[in-house]
Amino acid sequence: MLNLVLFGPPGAGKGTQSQKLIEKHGLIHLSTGDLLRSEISQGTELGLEAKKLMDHGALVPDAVVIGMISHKLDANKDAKGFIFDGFPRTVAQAEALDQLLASKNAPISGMVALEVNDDELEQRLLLRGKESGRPDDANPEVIRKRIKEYNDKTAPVAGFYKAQNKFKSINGIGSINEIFDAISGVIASY
Ligand code: B4P
Repeated sequence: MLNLVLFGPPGAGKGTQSQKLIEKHGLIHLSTGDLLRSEISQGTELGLEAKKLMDHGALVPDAVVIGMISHKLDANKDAKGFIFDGFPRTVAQAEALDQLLASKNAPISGMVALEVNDDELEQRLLLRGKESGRPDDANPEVIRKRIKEYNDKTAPVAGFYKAQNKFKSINGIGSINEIFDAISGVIASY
């Protein structure tokens, strides 16, 4: 079973690369950002609470996203594997994910981190904001808050996987296909 964590700051290309990886490997894509946006568009209570935090660039509470992931793992028992995109985003989420996967005897194969500098991230997200109307991509101040949240709370998750010898970092700047080839090279080494 291939269980891949795609890691990187907001706008690093996790969602973009996930789409190509699920086509090639037939994996289930678990994006906590997409799951939260789906709750928002359905107007659920969870979505209404999450929207307040997301619109300001803050992370949603761990218990909420861990519950969503647990539910999706249970709903896809026969999957060939999973791509975790935007999850785990805190060390508490990483610990919870290890526990969930241990009970299924299907540990994380590895984490691939996409390295992109802050200026490039801001440009990509502002462009997506213009094209998609995503509220958290529209305002430079909110984008900077998301990058700060990443540096404060998410970056330490890399250490969690380094300690398990499961961490690989690649350059996230270049064409989408070049980056995909680099990720594919890492997967081939598992
Ligand atoms: P997410 O939906 O995970 O969004 P993201 O980090 O902004 O995007 P991603 O890195 O996937 O960007 P993409 O590939 O699309 O999170 C949104 C919010 O949800 C968070 O701020 C938080 O509030 C909440 N949340 C989600 N998960 C959570 C969790 N686990 N815990 C707590 N809160 C959580 O790429 C961005 C843009 O770059 C695209 O327009 C793309 O076209 C472009 N791009 C991609 N690759 C490129 C390349 N090689 N060159 C040029 N442009 C490129």
